[in-house]
Parts: sequence; structure tokens; C-alpha cells
Amino acid sequence: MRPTRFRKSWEIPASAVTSERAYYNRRSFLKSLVGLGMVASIMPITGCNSPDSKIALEKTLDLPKLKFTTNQAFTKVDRPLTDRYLAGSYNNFYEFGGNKNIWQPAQNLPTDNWKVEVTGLVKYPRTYDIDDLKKQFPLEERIYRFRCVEAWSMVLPWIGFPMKALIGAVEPTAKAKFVRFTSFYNQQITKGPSVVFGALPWPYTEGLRIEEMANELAFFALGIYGRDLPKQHGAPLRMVLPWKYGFKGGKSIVKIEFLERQPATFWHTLNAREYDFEANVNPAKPHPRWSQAEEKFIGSGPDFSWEIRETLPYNGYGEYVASLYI
Ligand SMILES: Nc1nc2c(c(=O)[nH]1)N[C@H]1C(S)=C(S)[C@@H](COP(=O)(O)O)O[C@H]1N2
Ligand SMILES: [Mo]
Repeated sequence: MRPTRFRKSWEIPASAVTSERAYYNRRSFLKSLVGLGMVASIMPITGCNSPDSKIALEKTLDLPKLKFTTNQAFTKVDRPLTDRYLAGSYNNFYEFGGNKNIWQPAQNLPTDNWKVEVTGLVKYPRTYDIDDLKKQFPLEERIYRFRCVEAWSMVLPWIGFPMKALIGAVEPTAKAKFVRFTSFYNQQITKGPSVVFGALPWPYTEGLRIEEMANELAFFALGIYGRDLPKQHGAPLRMVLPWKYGFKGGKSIVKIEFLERQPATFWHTLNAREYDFEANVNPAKPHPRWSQAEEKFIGSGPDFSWEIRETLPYNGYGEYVASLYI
């Protein structure tokens, strides 16, 4: 059985969570600014607001540096890079809680001896560990726009390798048409609040058509900001699909399966009307409960304030991906 209606983090009553109250205040304040082209300079948005918690946050980000090259095609976008403290403390990771401030509980994620099973309709099924992946696939940095379906956006410097390199290594058979990606799940460990437990279709799964996975842009990230991926960002391996809404990018991937048919996925199973399987960023297609025409580009001003930007079709990546959808 699944709940008739699942409260998303941004719908939790303002009284329930302090950080959410701040978020709501900012939202209504922001409404008055939309259209004026003004930058809202208000309270810090980050879930880390005392010096002590800033030190604790820094510890979660201060991970080993990676060796990588810069992919010259993706060195910058039309807006500045998001601050790493903001990106590392304003996350969606429902396994660890129903709000943005999950960076501390996410530290319980057990990433040692991580295995990623690649299976299904492939010639060479294989289970990789993270060192295997780092050795086999040259790491590169790509700066990508990032757009959440909740209408906020960032710019993030991912480090990893193109998904098509993995396709090349395992050689899907002619029957393979879709791919399912499964995130780590263990209710004893992830321990999110009860609101995200129970009837939800855990584990978190996402899916792509194989042609989407083979697109130049589709990326597996093992790092961010020059270092290993922090747990709150989905260590040690997560998906990055910059032309789709953020929820398509599953975190902490443990299994990749090549399939004949479109797999059931987490958000689509929960609410197909609100979260379609394709989920390409599209300003002309409103979410049933809000417009997608504009977005809050967060952290662009002083004190992590945000500014309103027009949403770009395919999040600005149409030249790479539009041909997949004609
Ligand atoms: N396993 C898992 N992956 C997930 C999510 C999640 O809750 N669980 N949230 C998604 C959503 S809605 C977004 S916006 C991004 C957030 O990534 P970030 O916290 O690294 O910015 O992760 C996506 N991947
Ligand atoms: Mo999202």
C-alpha cells in the first residue's frame, strides 16, 4: 500500500522544522521579488549556521583529492559556481530525512568496500569496486548546471566519467533498451524520519533509455569540488544528468541493470502525474503544483541569497540532447 499523498520536504508545515520555516519565509518574501529582477539578500540558506557546525560540515567535505583532467567542453556555464558549503548542506537524500538538512545523518552511509553490480542484458556483467572504476575510467571534471524539480538550481563541478564508457565496457546486448539504477538502502542504517518510511517504494531507483545513458552528457560522479564525493552528495558513486530534473540522478548507486522494458522508478511509482519517467527540464511544462518557467538560482548573492532566472529548455543542454526526443 502506498500513502494517498506523500508530503515532500517543501510541504512540511513551517511549524515542524526550523530550517523549513526559514525556507518558507524566504519563499513568500521571494514571491514579492519575482519579476523585479531583484536579488533577495536574506538569511543564509545553508543548514549550517553556527561556527561549530561549519567546522563539522567542513570535516564531511574535506576528503581526499582526486586526480583528473578538465573536460574543455564543460569548463563553465552562464552563471557562477555554487559555494561548496552551500552545495554540501542543502541536499535531497530522502533515505536520511525529509528535509534539506541531512548532511549529518548522511554520514552514517557505510561507503567502505563499496560494490557496484553491473548486470542484466550485457555481454560482460561485472561487479566493480570504486578503485576498479577509478583505474578503468579516466576521471574528468565537468561543470554542469543542476536543476531540481522543486525549482531551485545550482552550478556544480562534478568529477567522474561518462556513462557511455561503462556501456563500452560491459557491452549491452541488442535486447537492452532501458537501464535501472538502484541506490543503497538499509532502513536500519539510513534512519530517516518516519515520514519517509513505510509505504515508499524503497530502494530509490531511477531509469533511463539506453540512448539517454549513451549521450555525451550522462555522467557518473565519484567526486565534486576536486575531491571524493561527500556522503550527502551520494558517495561513492552517483548519477548526473544535467538536462533532467535532479531526482533522475540517483545517489549512492549499488546496482546497474540493462533491461528490455522500462523499469518502475521511485518517484514515478509514487506519483506518476508529478514525476514523469523522462523528466527533462522544460520551462513550458508546469509541475501540477507549480510553474517551471523560472528557478531560484541559489547561493548567487551575498549570504547565500538567490536570484530568479528563467528556466532553460533541457536546462540549457538542448544542443546535446534535443535529438533524443524527436
Ligand atoms: N538515493 C537518492 N538519490 C537522490 C535523491 C534521494 O532522495 N535519494 N534525491 C534526488 C534529488 S530530488 C535531487 S535534487 C538530487 C540532489 O543532489 P545533491 O543533494 O547532491 O545536490 O539528488 C537526487 N538523488
Ligand atoms: Mo530534486
